[in-house]
Amino acid sequence: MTPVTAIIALGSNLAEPVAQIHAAVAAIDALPHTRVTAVSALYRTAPVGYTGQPDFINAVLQAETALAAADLLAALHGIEQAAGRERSFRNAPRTLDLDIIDYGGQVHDSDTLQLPHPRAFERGFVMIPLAEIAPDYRLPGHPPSAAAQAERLAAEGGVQRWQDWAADSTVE
Ligand code: PH2
Ligand code: MG
Ligand code: MG
Repeated sequence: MTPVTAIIALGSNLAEPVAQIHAAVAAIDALPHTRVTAVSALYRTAPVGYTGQPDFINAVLQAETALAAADLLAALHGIEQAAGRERSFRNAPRTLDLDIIDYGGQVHDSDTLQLPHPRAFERGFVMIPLAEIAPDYRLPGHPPSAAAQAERLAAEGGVQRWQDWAADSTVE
């Protein structure tokens, strides 16, 4: 299969989230027929949806993959499982969440996979890191560039580069 460009969002708010995200990037790069080509900085983000849980660490990566979308999804679920992901309730805290945001610009809607990710465009914790690695990227069905949408969402707050947050909170 000809490789396609995939955008994958990574999130964790349990069990050393920073280490979880770093390990997940390496695990995705190690998948068969898959190469990570860009990774955003890490962001510390306020929880969206169910708010009674710790802040998240989020990041976004771009990969070239010759895996079919269903096979990529299964492989990402395998990485989540290996990280001890438990599925208790919707938007529950998680050790690792790996979402396919875009797969070669394809539009797809089945019970198991929706492309592009139906909520990605409205989420600062996806669009702000995406704009960092691919400012001109356009999700299918959403004409504004990643950079334009990220700028709008940044105004809502709640998304901060992890390194900046860590620097701000240094106690002297
Ligand atoms: N993921 C969710 C729901 N809410 N909030 C933040 N900040 N980051 C996430 O990755 C996240 C969320 C569902 O997957
Ligand atoms: Mg998710
Ligand atoms: Mg998910």
